[in-house]
Amino acid sequence: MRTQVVIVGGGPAGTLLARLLAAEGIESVVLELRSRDHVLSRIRAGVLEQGSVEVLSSIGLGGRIARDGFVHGGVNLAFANRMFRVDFEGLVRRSVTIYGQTEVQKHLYEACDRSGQEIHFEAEEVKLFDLDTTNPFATSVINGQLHRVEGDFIAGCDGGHGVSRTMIPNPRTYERVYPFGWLGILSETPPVNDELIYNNHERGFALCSMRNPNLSRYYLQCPLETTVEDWPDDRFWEELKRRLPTRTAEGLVAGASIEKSITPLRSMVTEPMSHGRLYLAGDAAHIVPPTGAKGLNLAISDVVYLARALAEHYRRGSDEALSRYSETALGRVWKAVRFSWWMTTLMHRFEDQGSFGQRVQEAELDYLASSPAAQTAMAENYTGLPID
Ligand code: RFL
Ligand code: PHB
Repeated sequence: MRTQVVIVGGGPAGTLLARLLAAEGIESVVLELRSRDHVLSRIRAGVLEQGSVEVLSSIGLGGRIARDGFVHGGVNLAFANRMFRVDFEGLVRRSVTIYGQTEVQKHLYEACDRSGQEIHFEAEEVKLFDLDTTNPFATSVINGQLHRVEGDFIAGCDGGHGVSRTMIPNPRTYERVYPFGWLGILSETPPVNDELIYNNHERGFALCSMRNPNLSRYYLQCPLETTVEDWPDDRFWEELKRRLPTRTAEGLVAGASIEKSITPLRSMVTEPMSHGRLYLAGDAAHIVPPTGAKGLNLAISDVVYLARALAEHYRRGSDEALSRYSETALGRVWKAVRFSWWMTTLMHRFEDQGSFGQRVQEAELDYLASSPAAQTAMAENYTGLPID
């Protein structure tokens, strides 16, 4: 097979990149390790920045998101049995949209189907070759047969455990591993609140989120050693109630969980994000803890930069933007890494923080509750810095 851009990974970064390139008349082939059903069964992100919605609208997905998504003009932060709201619309005239990553992924696959985009699912043992030449290629075992896909460029969009990252020689890796995870459940119950609530509590962080008026998503900070078997539904609901402000807890509707999973929290950045004709995008290059709701949004901004740079190569014969891709993407990435780290540090319970640490967190939350300046900084970052 021969194409212009070989895309490794058919998650949000890979499939959105394929759509953005197609809009510029650039051909690509996507190689995805898993089956389509498997990718669509993963419950992940739920918050789209305003800029992400604009990007998805530019490839024709705006109607669905406007119809089924929920625009939130703010979020709530709770601590010490108090709760306050950060009014994004009032402070920065921006909002976020609650819309499941699974739905975004489904729409992206459907858009690919309609346009005849080549996606090979269950593409195993992907290996990359000749990255520092103008004819890089990938090999993969598909349906038991070895295939070779040649391209002008390779986009590494294969997530946190992919092969692309390992092909960057002598990378600089920056990492922070948090000593806890998030235990998440999805339940067919009405959300406890019409907007998100991030809860700081002595027993650990809790998050109240949702997908639609009868589908709630809740998370609890949990020890790394815990397993989902340790957390029957009753235990989950009881613990969640204890971590919410009393009035909120009173309105919580419990029900059977339809999904339960544990995610360890970490921050990780690999630099540079390119080598020769290989360009990394999304989780393949960086991981953020989910507290700031940034992972999917960064995958989107990376591929916007990459698609633009590739378009400049094909349209104008200029490699200027490609040569600056890593630097451009990392500028935005590090600010989101900083914000996610800040929110994680502010909202979670750390074993070694003691009562002093808890009071310092509460003082910062008290300050945030009363300071429009502090709230504006949060609102600007949460709703998303510009993709320029
Ligand atoms: P993905 O989604 O991991 O997709 C990578 C794809 O590559 C495939 N793959 C390979 N393909 C070929 N060959 C190989 N060797 C391969 N190895 C892997 C994989 O099967 C997969 O299909 O990365 P991508 O596209 O960069 O997208 C990133 C986002 O998925 C991720 O950042 C977000 O889900 C993070 N995240 C959140 N982000 C937000 O913006 N807002 C949120 O509210 C939010 N909440 C979350 C989250 C992530 C979570 N978990 C489970 C990690 C909540 C959670 C709980
Ligand atoms: C979610 O709804 O899954 C969600 C929302 C906000 C976050 C992380 C996850 O910060």
